[in-house]
Amino acid sequence: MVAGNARYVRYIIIAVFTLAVFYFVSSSKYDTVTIPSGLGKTGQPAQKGKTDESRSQPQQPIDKAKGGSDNTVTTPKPQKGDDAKSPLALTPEDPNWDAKLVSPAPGPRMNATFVTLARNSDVWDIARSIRQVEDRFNRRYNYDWVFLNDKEFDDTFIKITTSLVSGKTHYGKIAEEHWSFPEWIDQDKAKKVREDMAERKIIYGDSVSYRHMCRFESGFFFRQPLMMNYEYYWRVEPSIELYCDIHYDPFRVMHEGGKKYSFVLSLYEYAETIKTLWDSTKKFMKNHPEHLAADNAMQFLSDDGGETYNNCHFWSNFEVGNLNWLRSKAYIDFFESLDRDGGFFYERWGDAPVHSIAAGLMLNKSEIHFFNDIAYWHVPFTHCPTGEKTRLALRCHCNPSENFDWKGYSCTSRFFDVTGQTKPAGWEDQKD
Ligand SMILES: Nc1nc2c(ncn2[C@@H]2O[C@H](COP(=O)(O)OP(=O)(O)O)[C@@H](O)[C@H]2O)c(=O)[nH]1
Ligand SMILES: [Mg+2]
Repeated sequence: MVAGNARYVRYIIIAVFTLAVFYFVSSSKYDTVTIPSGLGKTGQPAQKGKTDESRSQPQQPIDKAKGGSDNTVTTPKPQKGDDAKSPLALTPEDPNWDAKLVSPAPGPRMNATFVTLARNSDVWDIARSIRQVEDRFNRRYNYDWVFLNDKEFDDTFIKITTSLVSGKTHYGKIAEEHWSFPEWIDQDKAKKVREDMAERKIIYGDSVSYRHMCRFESGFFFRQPLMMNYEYYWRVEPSIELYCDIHYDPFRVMHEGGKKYSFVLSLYEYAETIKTLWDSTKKFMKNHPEHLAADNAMQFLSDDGGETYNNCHFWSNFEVGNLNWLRSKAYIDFFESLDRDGGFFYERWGDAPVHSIAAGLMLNKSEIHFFNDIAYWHVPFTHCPTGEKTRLALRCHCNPSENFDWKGYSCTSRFFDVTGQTKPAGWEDQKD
């Protein structure tokens, strides 16, 4: 009897011990990346080579957790402890600075994606861009990449880009109504404008597709079904260069700093292409004063309090921005008002001045960010960070003498003045 009891006690002890071991193993946490729930990746890093099945028309929204009830999408709050363990470190002096660029990068992920509009023929040029973005940044973050095209993407494009992106890739064909003439456009008038611009040798002046592209980037990319579940985007074009390591997550800088729009290069627009854009903008401001931000950056856009446009704009081939802002009533009202006026076709309005005017008028100054650390080239301009210390710390390979920021044709100096920011040491040596 006593021997029998001892056996039962032994069984109980073994069972308790087994349960304790099981509990310990299942609840232990590795000190690596924590992907917030609700990003639709089932908590796993993106699987290499996985593409979205919904590449053919019509695009389907990616099955991700939906955001707020007012059609905005949010980045889930980081899980407890994430921020404390991995606070953003922006300079080598910050204690948490990621000097070794470990992979995968610690810290939370934002609800964000890269986005590229491209033709199948752009495949090798976008391959170059992707390789730079991955090597300098995304290999440690594995953010998704959305590719959009007015035609069906071919197998080569999908195969090459999927092999290069470390996150998940999605391919979407743009709906006809987002890449065509609206019915109120007078085709003959538009044609005459193209012929006239061709004669005057205005760049892209005779191109129909370029105009569709500019209208699409102004009013539709951010509401494509594949984009609807993301909160932030980073636009990448074919044949760009990134010259420095990116040690922190720019999406996180946007999120934690309350930023809605960002840039690396700014300049003056070719006035002949936007002759009546400011008249249309003034009409919009009169009709919708409620959309103007209290502390807006009008002084960046105008030297006479809004009477005329000085043609300053952020160069939109690079953008990191908030999609909820572009999907807001304010922005959509602005785009629709411009679209009705017809200047995408009767002139050759670019998406860069359109985005910039919107940001300058409808955002507070503090919501627009200049990324000095992201060194960038798109033909023919270079942004190379000012300050040798920064360039060495970020292992940059750009030639500082090619930095456009402080040259006479750049508007970046004006941006610093308007927003009351101190220009980086050494900026004066780089003036013309
Ligand atoms: N799918 C598609 N993409 C286009 C077309 N035209 C331009 N793009 C893309 O739109 C972006 C801007 O065009 P780009 O030729 O670089 O213009 P630029 O930077 O103003 O000289 C790039 O990402 C191009 O790949 C087009 O007709 N179809
Ligand atoms: Mg380009």
